[in-house]
Amino acid sequence: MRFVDEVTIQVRAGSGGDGCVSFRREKYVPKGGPDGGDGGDGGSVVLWGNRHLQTLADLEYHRFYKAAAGRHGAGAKRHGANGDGVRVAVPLGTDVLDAETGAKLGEILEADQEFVVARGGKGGRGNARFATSKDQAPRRFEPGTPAEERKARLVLRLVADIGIVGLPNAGKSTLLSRLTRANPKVASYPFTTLTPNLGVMQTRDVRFTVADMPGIIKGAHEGKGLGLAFLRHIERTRMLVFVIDAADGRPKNDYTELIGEIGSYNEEILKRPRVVALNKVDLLTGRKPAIKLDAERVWVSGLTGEGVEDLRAAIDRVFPKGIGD
Ligand SMILES: Nc1nc2c(ncn2[C@@H]2O[C@H](COP(=O)(O)OP(=O)(O)OP(=O)(O)O)[C@@H](O)[C@H]2O)c(=O)[nH]1
Ligand SMILES: [Mg+2]
Repeated sequence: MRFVDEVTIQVRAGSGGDGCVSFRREKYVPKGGPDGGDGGDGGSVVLWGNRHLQTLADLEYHRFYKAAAGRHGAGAKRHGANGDGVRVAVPLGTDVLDAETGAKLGEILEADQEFVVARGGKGGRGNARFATSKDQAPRRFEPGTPAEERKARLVLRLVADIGIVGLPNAGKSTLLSRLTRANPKVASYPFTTLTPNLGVMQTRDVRFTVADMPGIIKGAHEGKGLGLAFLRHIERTRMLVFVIDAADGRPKNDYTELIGEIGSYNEEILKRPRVVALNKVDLLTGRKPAIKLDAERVWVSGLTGEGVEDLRAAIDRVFPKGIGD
């Protein structure tokens, strides 16, 4: 399915039903008491986290959600029916913003987590509720309260444990397909990956979700290449794998450029642990170049599979342990 990570929807909840003014009418009871029932509550529009979804694509074609109003109360103390709510499935990692102000309203991070994006109105009380010893025939009732309505901007930031970043063509997607069972598109030209790919990596005793990003080039923070907007999909990761083409003659430089671009997007991301995969080792003839880096590095070949188990072990070792695991 097409990857869509931003969409604006219109949501309207149902208003509450009005309370009823009514008096009992029965044979042989000339002056019946008040029996107006309460109005029903309006339905709400609720977003819920569906862990099988990875995109907001479904919502692109369905942008308006309306829940039903509560029914008015009726005589004989009949309670108006509550309005049916509407539930909208979204992928985990969906941020909910007010489209007008940009203010963040909430987020969906876990499976089955719910967020009420438009709350239904409350039903009003009918006159049966207002009878007192002084006023046995009240004409008082409450109207239902109005429903919320808004434009909500949904922005997906994937929930993944590990992000794979690198320059275009470095072999990121090839490595994702080695580390996980994902089967992303791989090709010998830059910007093959246009939207993130996800996979699940199994180590000896843990499963990690891994997100492979599009390529980053120098100047991406000024909009070059695909820009950096997609980097929001690594904001929720807990560690990064940098993939460097070790055979392109300038691996150290590639690494520095990447650090610079990611840092200009969000410094905080660089504080997370990282492993550097020096890829395409199969192309190196003779000795491996001496590359000094400030992080753990592993020589690998996504093509032949050499070093991939070492990379898996390094990831397992470096991945932050502790709260949340
Ligand atoms: N020789 C060799 N080629 C590799 C290796 N890993 C990947 N390649 C090749 O490099 C090219 C790019 O691989 P991808 O996995 O698509 O690279 P990517 O980093 O995902 O590229 P973008 O998505 O465009 O940023 C493909 O032709 C791969 O077959 C490797 O270890 N050795
Ligand atoms: Mg790719």
